[in-house]
Amino acid sequence: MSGIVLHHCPESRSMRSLWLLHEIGLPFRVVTHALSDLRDPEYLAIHPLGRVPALVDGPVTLFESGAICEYLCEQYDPGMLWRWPGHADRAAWLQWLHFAETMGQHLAALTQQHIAIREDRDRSPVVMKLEARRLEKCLGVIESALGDRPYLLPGGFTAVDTGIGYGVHVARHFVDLSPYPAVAAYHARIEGRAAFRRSLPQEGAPRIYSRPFYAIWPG
Ligand SMILES: N[C@@H](CCC(=O)N[C@@H](CS)C(=O)NCC(=O)O)C(=O)O
Repeated sequence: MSGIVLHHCPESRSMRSLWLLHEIGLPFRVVTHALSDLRDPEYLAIHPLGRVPALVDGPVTLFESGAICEYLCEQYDPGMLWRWPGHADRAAWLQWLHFAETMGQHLAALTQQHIAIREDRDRSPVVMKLEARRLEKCLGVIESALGDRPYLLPGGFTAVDTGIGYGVHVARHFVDLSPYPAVAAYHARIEGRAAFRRSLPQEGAPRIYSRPFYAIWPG
């Protein structure tokens, strides 16, 4: 049994790391947390901000999802997920690795506005609208990049599809994907991957997104 441990909250950004671990196919252990339990002192010793994901691999502890992606590829890529320095698609691979975090900022803001903030009087329709528009711009960029390709890079599925694919998967709770047919087809394609399906919340697990769609409040 490998020593890899992933700290995870279902449907959060740690789903990227979980999906990638399933794509790699190594043995690992998942510690599932509720979003409300992340400030426990024991967990703060692993992730100093009390967020997910965090990955522990023997003496290595990492707490940024992009860094976890790069680390897992460098250490354990079975051959097709990484684009290493010197590879023709290295620059594009890096760009999408980090673009996932640009999407992540908008998704986090929308999740905070629609879900984490409990009282309507505390929500901001301006922020909701602005962040939804900014997320749509990201989808437009992905739409152009995909063109007729099944995945982001010409050589097929790579680890960066776990970051962007997760972003698209969550984005559909806040924006309509139908103006982006290549993105919608990409989402359908990733939903067909066994490793993606294994990273979805287990039956009965707490979920962040309980509704299929969160319209800009108050409509
Ligand atoms: N840039 C970090 C962001 C981590 C992050 O903010 N994770 C969210 C879940 S998507 C979280 O743990 N939120 C709980 C909190 O802020 O209390 C990464 O990609 O790992």
